[in-house]
Amino acid sequence: MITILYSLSYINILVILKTKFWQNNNFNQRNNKVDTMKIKNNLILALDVMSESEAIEICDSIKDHIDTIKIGYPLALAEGLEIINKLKDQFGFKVICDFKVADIDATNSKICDETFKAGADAIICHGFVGSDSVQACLDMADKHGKELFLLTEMSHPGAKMFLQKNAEEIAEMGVEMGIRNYVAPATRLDRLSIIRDIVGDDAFIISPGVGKQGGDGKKTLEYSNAIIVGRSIYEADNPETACENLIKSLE
Ligand code: 2OM
Repeated sequence: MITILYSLSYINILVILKTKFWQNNNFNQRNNKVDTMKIKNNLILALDVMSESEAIEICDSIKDHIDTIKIGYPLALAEGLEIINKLKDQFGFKVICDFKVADIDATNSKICDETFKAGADAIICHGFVGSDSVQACLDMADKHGKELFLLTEMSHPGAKMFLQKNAEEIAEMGVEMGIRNYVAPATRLDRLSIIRDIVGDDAFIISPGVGKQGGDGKKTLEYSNAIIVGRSIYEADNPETACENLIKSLE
């Protein structure tokens, strides 16, 4: 009995913490569901730079325009997972970790656990590995009160070789599993539109491929909730101006 009461109060604390967290981070919640994930200017910075100093310099220049950044293997391998909390503490960003988790369920759990413990607000996993592997990521996200993004189809040309053939089924799997957040390509709007139709208007889609990969930001936002942009901002002579111009082009 005491164990059951103890478990119930633990679950309650987790639910309260999760609700508070997303409210504090401008994520609106109703009936315990994330309705709209608010991302400033619908723009996520892909921070694929190779050092902490470069990361801080870029973040400092764009901090008035962007509140959500994506950290992937380049920066995490160069600087360690500590970089997540360093940037969150200094700039108050929300951080999506793009670790494209794609292993067996047991290993996926460990990868997600460590990433959330390091401060990530969300993690991206691959869908082609199947529902058991994705469920492990979803369970760990729930345990930490954090979010999971399911990658359906990638944005690069090579995605047409294997991934595109299964992207619709991956998206359908996500819907069946109750996943609300997806990654889908800005480089192929016909594909993005199909994925939007599958996941529905309530789902939250973020799209990489704008700028250097050829995608158009404004057109992408007709289907997507936010765009992910890296090199067009952090490789620009003036990242802040690049950021401002990009935001203007989205109007
Ligand atoms: O950067 C685009 C960013 O999005 C990089 O961090 C890529 O690794 C990432 N990305 C894709 N396509 C995908 C998945 C993946 P830039 O580009 O399909 O603007 O410099 O091209 C992702 O976001 O999950």
